[in-house]
Amino acid sequence: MKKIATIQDISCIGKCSLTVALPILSAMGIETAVIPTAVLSTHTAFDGFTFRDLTSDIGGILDHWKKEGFSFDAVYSGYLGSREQIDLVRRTWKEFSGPETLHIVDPAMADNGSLYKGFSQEFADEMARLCGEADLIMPNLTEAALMTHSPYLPEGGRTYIQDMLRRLAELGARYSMLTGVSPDPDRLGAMIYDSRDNIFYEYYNEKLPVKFHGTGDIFASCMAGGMTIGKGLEESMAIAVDYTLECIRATTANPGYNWYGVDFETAIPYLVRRIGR
Ligand code: PXL
Repeated sequence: MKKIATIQDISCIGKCSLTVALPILSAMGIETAVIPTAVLSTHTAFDGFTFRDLTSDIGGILDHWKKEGFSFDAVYSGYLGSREQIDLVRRTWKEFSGPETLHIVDPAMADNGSLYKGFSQEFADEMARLCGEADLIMPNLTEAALMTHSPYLPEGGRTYIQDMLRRLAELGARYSMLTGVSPDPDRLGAMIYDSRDNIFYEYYNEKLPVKFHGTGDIFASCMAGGMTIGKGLEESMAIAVDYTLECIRATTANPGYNWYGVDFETAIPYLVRRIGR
């Protein structure tokens, strides 16, 4: 069985970060180890959330894992709770990787043109350095603009998306991916730039007139999972785009849906069927 270590927060309610990564990666047949970066009562779009930073617990977790001799096929990081955790992601890569281990970073820190509560441009610059050392990075357009000091133009079109990917590639990762991008008003998906071979890959599906919290984490978990089980870049991207859309469809079909996250649970059978193909 493939093994992944994922480093992100637990938002106790909110359908994001570890509460979506763990079920999605498990459904994809991957043994999933978790390094929780913080515990929040809810994600940060709610008012009054509690936040416990777990930075000081992580060193001990890694020390113990090292003694046990664990290693992973992929290390996938998401929402981090402090700047020091950026170095702890580097340490996880260094100590638990074999020659084929994928280092995947979702620099989860911003969306819709602004940083999430508690993050700063200095953090984004530090995250940009981490991204430069990864194999695959998966920012949204806001995160990409912050990390490359570029304008954020959500309706910038295909040439703007490609220019942004080239700027991301200058940070240093082999594969840069932009998530949640629209080449035109009716389609939504992702584009990847392979900086070594100078090739772009893109995949889009229907763009629904709704926007939900947590879809970036669902997409990133599915993409990281696809790569970990060996689906390759293009197929993993197509599965991640289609599954995320399926989650949004499942949500809007449920009249009692919650505002704070999508019904990814009822779309899990779709994901399992899809990867079995
Ligand atoms: O979905 C990204 C995310 C992850 N973790 C926490 C968040 C958010 C987005 O707001 O608040 C705690």
